[in-house]
Amino acid sequence: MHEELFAAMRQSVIDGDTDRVRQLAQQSLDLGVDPLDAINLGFVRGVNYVGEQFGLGEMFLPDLVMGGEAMKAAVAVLEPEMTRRGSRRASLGTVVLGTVKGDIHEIGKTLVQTMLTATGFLVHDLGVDVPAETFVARAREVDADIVGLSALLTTTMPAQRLVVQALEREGLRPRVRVMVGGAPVTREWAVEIGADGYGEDAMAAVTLARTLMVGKGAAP
Ligand code: B1M
Repeated sequence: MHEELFAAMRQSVIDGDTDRVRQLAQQSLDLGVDPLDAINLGFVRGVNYVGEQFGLGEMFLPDLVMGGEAMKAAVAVLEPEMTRRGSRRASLGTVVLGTVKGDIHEIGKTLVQTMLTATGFLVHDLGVDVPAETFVARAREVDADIVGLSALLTTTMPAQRLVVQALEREGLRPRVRVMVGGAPVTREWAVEIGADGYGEDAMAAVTLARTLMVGKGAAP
């Protein structure tokens, strides 16, 4: 079902055609397609292709930039419906979220933010290129239950460890859980750096955040 639409979505991101992206995103909403399906089965396939071709040297930085912008345009159209569909209820917990220092990839992190918010978490999104001290300061300020760290580059993954260490140094670790994610991040990496869990995608991040809250004594 909707295979043609998903294929067109994929292609629109590869083409970096933001007008077409917006049009297809709106079309999917009009057809009642789940916005997460539109993202995962359509648009993300396009941005993944661009990333693969960039890695192979077949596409170049402008392609990556245009693919990223196109992807952002898709999320902007779909986000209100994702939020509307979320089972919003009393706050499930407070999350401080951001992409770590040195890393400006924002799309996956923003999807995680949208899904957590839609589920009922109170999310403080610190944006991208966030230093460890800023995560710590905000976690203290808002009495965070969870700190979520996104990293898309193998070179910035170590910055996730720095945040775990900074939280430990500042004495916040006993009450603050840490979850990590991003394309190069793995469960093994989460264990290695002393994080409490790893989310493969935005839905997994929500499941993980709920589980971490149960670990803190919240009702499931
Ligand atoms: Co960049 N980039 N990029 N890029 N980029 C990658 C990551 C890369 C794999 C492409 C490649 O070479 N094949 C490669 C990294 C290689 C590596 O380290 N192994 C790369 C590179 C090299 C670079 C630059 C260094 C390029 C250069 O300048 N020479 C540069 C670095 C800039 C910097 O950060 N300092 C760079 C720049 C950019 C753009 C700015 C052009 C653009 C980002 C635009 C933006 O965000 N506004 C961009 C893009 C678009 C990509 C790719 C193509 C797509 C990323 C994306 O948005 N995916 C990417 C290739 C790829 O990943 N396929 C690539 C869609 C998004 C929905 O998925 O972000 O994985 P993702 O998020 C998922 C999950 O990972 C998870 O849930 C999300 C939703 O399902 N998740 C979490 C994410 N965070 C989570 C946190 C959680 C839990 C789950 O808990 C807290």
